[in-house]
Amino acid sequence: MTIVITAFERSPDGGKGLARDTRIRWALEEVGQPYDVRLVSFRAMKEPAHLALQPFGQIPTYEEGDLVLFETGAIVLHIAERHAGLLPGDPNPRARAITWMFAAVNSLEPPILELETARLLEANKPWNKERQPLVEDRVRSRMDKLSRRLGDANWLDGAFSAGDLMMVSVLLRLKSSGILDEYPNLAAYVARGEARPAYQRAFNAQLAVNKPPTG
Ligand SMILES: N[C@@H](CCC(=O)N[C@@H](CS)C(=O)NCC(=O)O)C(=O)O
Repeated sequence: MTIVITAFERSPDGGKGLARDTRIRWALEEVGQPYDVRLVSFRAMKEPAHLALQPFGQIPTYEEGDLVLFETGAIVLHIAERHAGLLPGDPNPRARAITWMFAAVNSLEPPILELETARLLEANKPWNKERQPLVEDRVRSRMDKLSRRLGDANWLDGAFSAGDLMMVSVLLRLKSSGILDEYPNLAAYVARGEARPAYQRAFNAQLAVNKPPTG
């Protein structure tokens, strides 16, 4: 059954891999599943046809036959549960990998998104100068602990898993702030994720959509 995901017709990051379809593409590449992409404009995302797939009018979505999913954590978990390669077979390591997926979207992504909002959308507000350092420190508070937990390991819990895929995807959004580089082991962890052939294929596929036409 053909898998169809949605992605931005024109991604705000110009194809730097930060739009969340990249993590779905990455998961599908890791497990060797082909997929099609339906590109949606900002306007179409807020129209009834897309809202029926994604109630908040966002991308990505995932369709497989009559199954429709939204929320990247749920989509990656679905892919990882149905295809070998992203979750350990033993119940306890498997549960821990899923725990890291939740940690990525529940404990790391919220402060990182708050920082993005402060930097990109609130930079000109008169109160931003005072607020942004507070938001940065909330990110650092989580990064300190994640860095300590990872230590000098390659991945968060043994072999690479969907937990790492989600965590690396979330941490990538910190690159431009400079905060990721304050944590050499986390910067190296993200680089290891980006170096995976499956990530490279996913990145290049989303970049191709956003490349300006030549000629
Ligand atoms: N929690 C959602 C977040 C989805 C999300 O924020 N998508 C962004 C693109 S990366 C989006 O569609 N933004 C446009 C909008 O919210 O109008 C998930 O993980 O799937």
